[in-house]
Amino acid sequence: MNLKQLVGIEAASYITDGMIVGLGTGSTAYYFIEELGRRVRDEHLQITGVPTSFASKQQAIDCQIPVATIDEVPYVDVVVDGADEVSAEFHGIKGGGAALLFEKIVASNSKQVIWIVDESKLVEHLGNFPLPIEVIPYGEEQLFSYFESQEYHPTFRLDQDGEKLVTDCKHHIIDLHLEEIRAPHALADELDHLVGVVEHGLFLDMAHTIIVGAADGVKTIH
Ligand code: ABF
Repeated sequence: MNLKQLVGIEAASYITDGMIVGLGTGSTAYYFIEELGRRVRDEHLQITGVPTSFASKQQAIDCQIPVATIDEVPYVDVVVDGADEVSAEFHGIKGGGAALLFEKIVASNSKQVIWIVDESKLVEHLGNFPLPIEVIPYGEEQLFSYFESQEYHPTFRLDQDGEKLVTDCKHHIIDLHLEEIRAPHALADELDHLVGVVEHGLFLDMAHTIIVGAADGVKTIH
């Protein structure tokens, strides 16, 4: 069993009957959803899954997990999702899987946010992982030029055909290669006020619990 499987199964063990569960996106959340599906089928676990991407919705359906949109439930009890980087202050960079918009919408409507990561994701400071910015295509070149002028070293996220990747919401992603983000709240505030930026991958003050897979086992940090 690999570290991603370990933390995915551990997180699924926290889920109980009647819960409304945010279903994360990415290769680690994949194992969480698979284990939830097993529990639904083998243990008759009664839950409603709220996906954070078309991919996690399809996987939940294939696993026979009942699904609903974020607007069909009163709230989410707990969302379990992956992350690209997690700092000592429990801040995160997410969006490597291009699902950051729905992930942040579900997380911001969740009573509890759990991130499941392997130990390689734990960092002192955020920023080594390129920061994803989801943008409206109209005006994106202007934004790109602004990011260049700020020396944020932007690149457009490309798909496997070398075209600009299109998100579930028909937006594009610009990744900022910042190396280190010393003032994440100030940067988030700047990005939040740029016209044409839909959302960014700084998830600050949102996570309650981190489940970390390491060679010596699983650690749950609150
Ligand atoms: C998702 O999990 C994304 O926000 C993030 O990019 C990804 C991390 O993926 P993985 O678990 O595959 O490393 O929530």
